[in-house]
Amino acid sequence: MTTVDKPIGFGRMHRKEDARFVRGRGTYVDDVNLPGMLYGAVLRSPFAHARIVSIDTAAAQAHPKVKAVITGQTLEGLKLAWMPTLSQDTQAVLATDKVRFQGQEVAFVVAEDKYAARDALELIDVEYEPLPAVVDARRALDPDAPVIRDDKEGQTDNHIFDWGAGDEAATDAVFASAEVVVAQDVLYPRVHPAPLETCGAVADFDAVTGKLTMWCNTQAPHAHRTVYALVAGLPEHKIRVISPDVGGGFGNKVPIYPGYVCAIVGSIVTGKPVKWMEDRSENLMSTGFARDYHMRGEVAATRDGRIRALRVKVVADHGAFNGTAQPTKFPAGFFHVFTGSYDVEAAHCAVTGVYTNKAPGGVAYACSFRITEAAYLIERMVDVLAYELDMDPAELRMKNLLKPEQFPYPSPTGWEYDSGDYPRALQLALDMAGYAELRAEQASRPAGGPLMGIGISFFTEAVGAGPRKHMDILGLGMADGAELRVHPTGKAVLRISVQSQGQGHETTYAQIVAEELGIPPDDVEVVHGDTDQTPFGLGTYGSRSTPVSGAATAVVARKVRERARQVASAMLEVDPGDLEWEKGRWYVRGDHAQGRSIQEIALAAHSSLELPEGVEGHLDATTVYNPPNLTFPFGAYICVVDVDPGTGQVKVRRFVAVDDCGVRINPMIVEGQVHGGLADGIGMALMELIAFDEDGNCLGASFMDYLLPTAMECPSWELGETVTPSPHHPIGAKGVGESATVGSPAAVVNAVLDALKPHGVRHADMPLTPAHVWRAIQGRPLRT
Ligand code: MCN
Ligand code: CUM
Repeated sequence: MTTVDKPIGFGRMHRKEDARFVRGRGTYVDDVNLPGMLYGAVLRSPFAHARIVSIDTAAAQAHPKVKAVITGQTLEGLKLAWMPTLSQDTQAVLATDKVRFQGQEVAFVVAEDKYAARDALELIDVEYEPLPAVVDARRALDPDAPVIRDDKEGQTDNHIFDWGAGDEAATDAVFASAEVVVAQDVLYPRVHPAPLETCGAVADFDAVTGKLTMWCNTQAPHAHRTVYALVAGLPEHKIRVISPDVGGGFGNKVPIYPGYVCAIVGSIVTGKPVKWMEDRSENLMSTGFARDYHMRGEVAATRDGRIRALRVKVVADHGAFNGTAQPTKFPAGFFHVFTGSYDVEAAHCAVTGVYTNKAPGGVAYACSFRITEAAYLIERMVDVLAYELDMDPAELRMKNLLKPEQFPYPSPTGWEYDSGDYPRALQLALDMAGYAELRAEQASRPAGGPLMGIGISFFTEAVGAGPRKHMDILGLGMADGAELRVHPTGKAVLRISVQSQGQGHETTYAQIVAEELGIPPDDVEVVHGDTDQTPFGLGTYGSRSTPVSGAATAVVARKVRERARQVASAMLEVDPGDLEWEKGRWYVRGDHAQGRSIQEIALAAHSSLELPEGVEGHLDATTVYNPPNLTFPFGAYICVVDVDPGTGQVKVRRFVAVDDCGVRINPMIVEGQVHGGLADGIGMALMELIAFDEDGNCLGASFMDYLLPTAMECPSWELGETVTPSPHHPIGAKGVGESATVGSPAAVVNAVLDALKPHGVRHADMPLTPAHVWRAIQGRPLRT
């Protein structure tokens, strides 16, 4: 039974936003209806790779309810056929020369209602000349592979980038002298964030004022506004991006999609607001997918299990356009945190990005900028090493975990981990799971019967991008603003730049203000998701909200508190230096009864009270927070599975998750975030896969094929926590929104492979579907 408090500050409390969500009173993009609004629909390519010979729109134009048909040719005239991606590539808004993945946007119809818009799509006649498709990233650089991006000058193959981190020579030297070396190909297959609400927008361009208002379920309203200003050449102050309630983002809603741009063009062309909402198949086929990382990991170790060095080579499938969204300097995101939680002498990673005839993406689905892939790789490799050394995987991890006294820890690939106590977290997880008893149960199983497996993963994340001198997206530094205004009656409004998609920001940010100022959370209104109403900042992804905007909120509240001190000193006629703070009140040192509450101070700040020289009236402040470092949350997960060797069916029996995200603002919300991420992990490990046939047809374009986990597949989670505050964060908090998605897949996969150990199976790739597990037991594992 969970308890709920009514905290003035940190603690468990119900989410304020749930009052509208549970009553069905949220306002999502599709709830926005404007007078005279028209509806857009996208015509998509049936081919993964084909030349466009001609497009005939005459019949669609003639449809009585159609107001406009837009093609790549229309956009070329407006210089809008191509748009920049968040990774300095270009992406077709509507295809002009070729289509490069199945589901790519080819034309846009604007009609009086959404049914007519869809009907008219069928009236558009496109002649295609099919081309051979590149579907497998490992084939993309073959000399005879068709060149996908022949639109780019000088692009003669499908190569995007080569990037590496760590010391290659030092790593090779350790490998050359190592007692034991193990290598393993590990695939993190393509998966999809699949938020419940698909992507969509309502664009409203007012030709008289020249103002564009864009309702759009984006995770980054301010960044989108700046990109629209650059792409469309509209002045930024004439663009207002409003992100209303968002029904899940999970990274899917970071990029700018062609549909958004088409809605804007549709509104400019027709003079009416235009709504565009994609359906489920469109979402799965064409919007930002995740992973698709082909990794070869190597571990150098001593015979008694001391890990000395790590090496990995990756082929990264970015799809047809490089539309990933990570800080500019890091084309592989933060994959180079792949040494994980272990104390190694040297490490090196090399990542090659390639184009394929698949939807663009790569960085999405609670990945913390590819830390999912990194954590999965290292945790799989540790288990492969344990398998080869015939060592217990818990013991092997304990032996190699970083020690508390090593923090702040400079990693061999250039990070500085801020704080951690790893052995404590792992020990807690082992104790909660009853590890020794589980192993005893496993050992007592008769051969040939049902299998059980115990899987461990230990992860370290780097979240909170980022120090702006190291990190930007499209040249925009990764800092975030906050504004706090306390009104005369002591009620406050906080304006922030990040965007909730279900993480409960309206509650937790109010709790931060409450903690710092003593104003009850219910008296603090959190405003976000509207560029006209909030300060500039880069938005929500990479679990950066708490590390960056949470810090900004604490800082701005402290500024207000200092202002309140000045006002209180005038009220009490004492020197500001003689005042002491307790939550919600300044009082005279040595005379506790002599004090003024924050509410009394707020009223006085707006009154005729004479304030000291240089102290302005009112009670408000602004700030921009530029984090000095990222925060490094971590955790220890243990999964127990039962496997039926006859059918290959895996049942997750138990899941123990110990998370350390520093100080918890709202433990209930943190637990909710962890629950969601653990379900994600079970989904990816056992069920989820966006597959393609050799012609590039997407085989996971509905929830009939792309399976998501439900309560049926999930056990009752067993959560534990340790608290190691971040030393550089004003309230000691670290991000947590993606921790469990990062940490859990390896625990599930390790558990299944632990169960299959008696059958001599060392590794098998996700998703471990019954067919896949069964074949692995038969010694004929599937390649995904
Ligand atoms: N929190 C806390 N104490 C901490 C850390 C966090 O109370 N020490 C609270 C925060 O205040 C916030 C929530 O937990 O209310 C998540 O915070 P944080 O870790 O900062 O993550 P973000 O708010 O930046 O959310 C982004 C993250 C990402 S990148 C993905 S992807 C993901 C995730 O959040 N998408 C989600 N969790 C999601 N949860 C929901 N319901 N929907 C999504 O789309
Ligand atoms: Cu990589 S998904 Mo989240 O960072 O929005």
